[in-house]
Amino acid sequence: MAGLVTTFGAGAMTNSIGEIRDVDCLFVIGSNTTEAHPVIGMEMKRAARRGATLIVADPRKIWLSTIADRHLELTPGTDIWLLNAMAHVIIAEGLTDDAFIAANTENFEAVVATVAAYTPEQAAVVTGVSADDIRWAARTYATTEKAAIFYTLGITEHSHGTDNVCALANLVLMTGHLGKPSAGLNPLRGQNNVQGANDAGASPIYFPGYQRVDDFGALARYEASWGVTLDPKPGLNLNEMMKEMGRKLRGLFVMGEDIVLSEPNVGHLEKGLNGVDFLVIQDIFPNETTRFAHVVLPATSFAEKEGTFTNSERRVQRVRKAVEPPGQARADWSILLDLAGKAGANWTLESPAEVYAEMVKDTVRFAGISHERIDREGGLQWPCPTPDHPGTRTLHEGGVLRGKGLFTAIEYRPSSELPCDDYPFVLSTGRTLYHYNSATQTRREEGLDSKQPEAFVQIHPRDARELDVRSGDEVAVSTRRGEVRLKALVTRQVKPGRIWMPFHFKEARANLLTNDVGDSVTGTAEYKVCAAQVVKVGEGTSKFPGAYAVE
Ligand SMILES: Nc1nc2c(c(=O)[nH]1)N[C@H]1C(S)=C(S)[C@@H](COP(=O)(O)OP(=O)(O)OC[C@H]3O[C@@H](n4cnc5c(=O)[nH]c(N)nc54)[C@H](O)[C@@H]3O)O[C@H]1N2
Ligand SMILES: Nc1nc2c(c(=O)[nH]1)N[C@H]1C(S)=C(S)[C@@H](COP(=O)(O)OP(=O)(O)OC[C@H]3O[C@@H](n4cnc5c(=O)[nH]c(N)nc54)[C@H](O)[C@@H]3O)O[C@H]1N2
Ligand SMILES: [Mo]
Repeated sequence: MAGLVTTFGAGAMTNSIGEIRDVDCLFVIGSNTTEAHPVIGMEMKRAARRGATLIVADPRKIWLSTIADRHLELTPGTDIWLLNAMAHVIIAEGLTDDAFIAANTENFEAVVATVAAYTPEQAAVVTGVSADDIRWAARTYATTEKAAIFYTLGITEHSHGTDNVCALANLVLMTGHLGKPSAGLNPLRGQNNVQGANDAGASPIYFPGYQRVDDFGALARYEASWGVTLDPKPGLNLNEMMKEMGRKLRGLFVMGEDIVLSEPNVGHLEKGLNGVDFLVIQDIFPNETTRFAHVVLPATSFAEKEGTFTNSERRVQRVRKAVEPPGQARADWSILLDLAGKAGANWTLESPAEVYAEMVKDTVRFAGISHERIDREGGLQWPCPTPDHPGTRTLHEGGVLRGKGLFTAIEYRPSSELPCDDYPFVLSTGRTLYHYNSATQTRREEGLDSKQPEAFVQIHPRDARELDVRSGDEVAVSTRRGEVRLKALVTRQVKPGRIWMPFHFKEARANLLTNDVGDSVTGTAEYKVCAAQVVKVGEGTSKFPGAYAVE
């Protein structure tokens, strides 16, 4: 989001899901789309089967790479080399959209100067992707009219995640693939309402609608509207909060997150949690973090409440109550309202529709959206500034929202922890089709749990031979931060020297291992690269349930 706000002026998918089927060149980078976004993955497969060119840039084999025209199997963390070399080729071969650059962008010269040194031949050495593949990908992307980029965590969960997004934005701007149907730069959002949470200002730096808290115009507007004095200093981001746990941070309110499973370097985090004076958890289930809580407030699930969810394509949709909540569970908003009341605020909101109206009233981009309108017309895509505005399918159509699209010169910085003699493997982590994040929900569901009841770590056959490990054997995976024991799955899905595991399992927490270094701008953790060691600790049976691989 930070990268997109800086370069384009809006932190969201530029285009819409319905446009994917008409894309002629799909560049999917760092996104395991068929497992993590199956509906969008289906649209991509539909486009590929119609004849669109599919380019996948991912260190692992994934289902999409098996149907891709080419799979750029790059070394983890080397995306800047790949993307700058693609920019190098596009500029050197005169494939830029000069009219678009002149009319809609600024700072192009800085990128021209920087990428000059990123030759495809040198990039091949660093990334492991051949110079021929880099040239082909650059030419295909630049010369296809309807060319769209899709990315997720393989791009963002790095200490240089914001750099990666800016390097992608450079490619989009120099080829003019922006503000047109079936093109653009499209981050696929993770949770059903993470877009809505960001839009609403659930962030240490923004009011609703990405208005910065240190922008004095916005600050004055909200002080007048809310009738309170506000602090113009941005708050701590998630990464900084976790590091201050039990130190500067003495009390904590955690709502809808299982931080003891999902935050990096959790061994360290647990020590901090033991030191806080007061921890409140508001959740729909007990989870790993509730073990540390002083108070647990039971909330209702999506099926038990009214409200809106904003999906990845900026579409605000209604969610409606289908079943009554159990026991003492109450809607999140209503618990928060009571807490505000106890803290001395006098909020008079009486329904989710009123909460929504309050949220949009000082936010031009959403001001035309209301529950009543969605009930009548169906979901609406922002920007939607007035009640008679139809909503916006494609962003930046009449010009870049920022005014001028900003080119940023990006230099490669290696991942913060690289393999060494003691920790010779690159460990990467992520998700699988069957489980959802901390798996507090999916592991309670018998169908899903029976599909994948236990953790595993993927290892290449060559490494497995050296370690004397077969599929099903128990191994200990360790990093500078911790150790977990789990079953090995020997597969060519990963390349030699690399191992991969899901973070869903509390019995083998990937996040005891991961590095809590944060992106320099956003603090997003480097979940995708750290240095690890593997040793065999026990014999197993060759077949075990739930382990699967794409080869
Ligand atoms: N079934 C299921 N679906 C989910 C979730 C879930 O837990 N389960 N979680 C949801 C959430 S919150 C999110 S954020 C999304 C995430 O969706 P994704 O980002 O697609 O999920 P990840 O498994 O983290 O995988 C990212 C991909 O990046 C690749 N990758 C790793 N390192 C690099 C690198 O250095 N460069 C490049 N180019 N690629 C790299 C990995 O091999 C992987 O294929 O999924 C959402 N959907
Ligand atoms: N190693 C590693 N770690 C990762 C990642 C990775 O790729 N690798 N990915 C990261 C990413 S992208 C994400 S998004 C995080 C996700 O991590 P989390 O946000 O911690 O995980 P979730 O399972 O999405 O949700 C957490 C809690 O929300 C509760 N919940 C569900 N619905 C509601 C509701 O309506 N109200 C309330 N109050 N609670 C509810 C669930 O019961 C659960 O306990 O993990 C991050 N951690
Ligand atoms: Mo996520």
